[in-house]
Amino acid sequence: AELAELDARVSVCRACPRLVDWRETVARAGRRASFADQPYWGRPGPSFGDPDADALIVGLAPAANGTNRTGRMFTGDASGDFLFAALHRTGYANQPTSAGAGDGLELTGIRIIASVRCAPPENTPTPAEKATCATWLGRDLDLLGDRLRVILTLGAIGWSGVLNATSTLGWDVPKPRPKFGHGAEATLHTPTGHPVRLVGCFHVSPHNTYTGRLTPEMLDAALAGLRN
Ligand code: DU
Ligand code: SF4
Repeated sequence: AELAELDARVSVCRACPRLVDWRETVARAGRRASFADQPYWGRPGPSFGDPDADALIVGLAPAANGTNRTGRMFTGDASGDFLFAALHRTGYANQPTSAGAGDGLELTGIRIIASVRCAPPENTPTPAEKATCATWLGRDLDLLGDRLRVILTLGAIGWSGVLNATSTLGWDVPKPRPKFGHGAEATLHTPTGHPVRLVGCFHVSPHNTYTGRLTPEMLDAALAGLRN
């Protein structure tokens, strides 16, 4: 119930003028021709998955014609096709595809969230936008409290987003700041001393998956490793 309330508050956030303009402009006018007959979400992307999960996947931001269209994280683009297939192979998802609301997809033991919740032009949020939205990530982490056990970040922006949010919350973050990489790991501690593993994984974007930089096997191993 608290999570639903938080998501409801995020869903009307207008704190970043450039991103509000982009998410709404794409939703109104800039739709891709193949999606022209579809309604667009055009708002911040709510987290998706098991509300009781102790594992979180933190992505970059909604894609303009992906989540910003479908309203579900990683849904409606090639990145999501790659991710949900892996979540299904590793037992976190009840089906390998995510078509959107009403398709029956459920995640168990994991929840997906974006470090920046609104679609940015060129998939590139500004430092100010990242800092502003880290507040929402922080609220979510705060709600999870010591239930959270592990965070998998897809890409360097998610990794930094988690470090920014947790530093602001007064978590104990290793110094020097751990650097992102595929397979990078760090342990953060909440203010009560509870350990949370932070795990880095290359992002599931076509840029990485079509080139073989991130293979299905690599992603499966990263996801399976979250159970350790
Ligand atoms: O309607 P709801 O229980 O608040 O769930 C919202 C959304 O989250 C639903 O479309 C499925 C997904 N979900 C999930 O993936 N795993 C769960 O255990 C519960 C909900
Ligand atoms: Fe609000 Fe985050 Fe969207 Fe900025 S990116 S408008 S902080 S939800």
